[in-house]
Amino acid sequence: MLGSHARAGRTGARGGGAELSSPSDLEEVVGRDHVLTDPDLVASYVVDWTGRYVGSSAAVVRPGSVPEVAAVVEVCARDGVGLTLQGGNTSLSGGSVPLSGEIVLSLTRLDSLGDVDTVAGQVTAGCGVRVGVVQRAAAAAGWAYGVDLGSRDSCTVGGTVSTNAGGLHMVRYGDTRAQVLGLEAVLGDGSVVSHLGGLWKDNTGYNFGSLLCGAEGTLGVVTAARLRLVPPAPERAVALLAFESAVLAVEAAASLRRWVGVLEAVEFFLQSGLSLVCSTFALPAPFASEFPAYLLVEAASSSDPTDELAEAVDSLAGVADVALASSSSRRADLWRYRESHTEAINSVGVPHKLDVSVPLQRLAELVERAPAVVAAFAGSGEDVRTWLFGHAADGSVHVNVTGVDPADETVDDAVFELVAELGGSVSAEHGIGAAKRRWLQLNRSPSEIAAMRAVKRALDPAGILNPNVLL
Ligand code: 2HG
Ligand code: ZN
Repeated sequence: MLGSHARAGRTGARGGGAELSSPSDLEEVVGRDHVLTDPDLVASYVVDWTGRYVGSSAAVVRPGSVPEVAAVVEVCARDGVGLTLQGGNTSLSGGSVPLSGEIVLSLTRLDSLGDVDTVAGQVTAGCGVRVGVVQRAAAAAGWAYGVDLGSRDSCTVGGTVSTNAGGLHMVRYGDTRAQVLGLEAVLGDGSVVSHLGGLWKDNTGYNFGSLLCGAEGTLGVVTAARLRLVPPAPERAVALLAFESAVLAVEAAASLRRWVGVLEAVEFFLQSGLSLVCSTFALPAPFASEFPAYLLVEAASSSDPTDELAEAVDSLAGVADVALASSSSRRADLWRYRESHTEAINSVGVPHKLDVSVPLQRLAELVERAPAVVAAFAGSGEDVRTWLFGHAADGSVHVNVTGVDPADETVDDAVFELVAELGGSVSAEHGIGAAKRRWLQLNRSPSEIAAMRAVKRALDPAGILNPNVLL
C-alpha cells in the first residue's frame, strides 16, 4: 500500500514538494501489484546506467494500457505530483531517474507490437517494445528498422522516440524522428492524442510526432509510434581502418560518404579506447601495430558490397592498415572494438558523458582540442582520462571523461564551451536530460527557450511530466 505519508513529485511549476491527496488512487488505476513501494524493488528504477545520477521515489507505477497511463497522469496532474517517465532506463543524460522524488512512471508493460504492414513497410509499436524486437519483427517480414544502437535489447521505442535517438545507422536512414510516421501520446492533462494511420502524405496541421519526438517526455507520454521501415540490406561488409592521425580519419569519413552509396555506419575511435576495450574484454588487438585513430565502416546492400567498400578504401588517403570482413562472425568481432567502448569506460569509473556534435568541417578540430581542454580544467588529477569515440559521418563525438568527481561540472563546462565555439551542439543524440539543462542556452536563444516553455505550459499545464528534464 502506498502510505499516505509518501512524498513525491517536486514539480518545477509549483516549486515545492507535493504529495498525492489520495495515494491509493494509483493502485485503483493500475492494480496493487503494479505500484511498487518496497525500497528493494524501487532501487533499480532510481539510478541511471552510469551510476552518476541517483534519485529517490516513493513509488514506481507500471500501467498496462493507454487508459491506465491517462488515469495515472490525471491523478498526478490533479495533485501537482511530478512523474519521471521511464522505458529501458538507458538514458545517458540523467533523464530517466527521479532526481526530486518524482513518482516513476515505468512504461515497459505497454509492449504490444502490431503486425508489420508489408505493403507500406510500417509497424505500430507500443512504447515498451524493445528496439531489438522491432528490428527482428521487421526482418522476419522482409523489411528492416532504420535505427540501431548498442542498447538495442534494453532501450524501448518510447524512450528512443522521446529522445530522438540517433545511433549507428543515422548516416543512412536518419534519426528516430525520420522513422516516426505517427504517434500516440498522453498529454500532461491526461488527454490522449492518437495519429497512427501511417499516411506518408498528411499535411493536416501540427505534427505531434515531430514535436514529441525529442521532447524528452516533457510534453507527453509517448505510448505508441507508427514506424517507417526500410528495405532490408542483408549483404554486409565491414572494414576496420587504421590511420596515422585523427584528422586523417575524419577526412576519410567525409570521402566515404560520397563514394559508398550503401554506407550504413562510419564509427570513430582512438587507440586509447581500443586498448581499454581489448584489456577489459580480453580481445586480441586487431593489427600488429597500434595507430592513433580508427574508423569502423559498414556497407550493406541486397548484393555483396565487399568489392565496392574495398575499392573505396583503396582510394582513401592516409589508411595505414585495413581489416576487411564479410562473414557475420568476423564482422561482429570488428564491431566489438567499437560497441564495447561504453561498457569498458564504465568499468574505469563513473563517466561524465558529453555527447556532442559539431559541423563536419570542425570535427577534426574538436577531436584534437577536446583532450587538452579536459586536461586544463580537470586539475592535476592523475586519473583523469578523456575517451573519444562516436559517429564520424554525422559529426558526433562521445567525449567521455573519467576520474573527475561526478558532481564537479567544470570539465563539462569547458568541453561545452569549446563545442559552442566550434558551432556545435551540447547534445547530439542523448538529449539534454537532467545533465545538460544548464548548457541549453549555449545552443538555444532566449526566445527559443521561451517558446519551448510556452509549448510546455500548453501541453503540460501542471508541469508534472519529467520536471527535471530539458527546461
Ligand atoms: C554510442 O554511440 C552510444 O555507443 C553511447 O551513444 C555513447 O557511452 C557513450 O557515451
Ligand atoms: Zn552514440
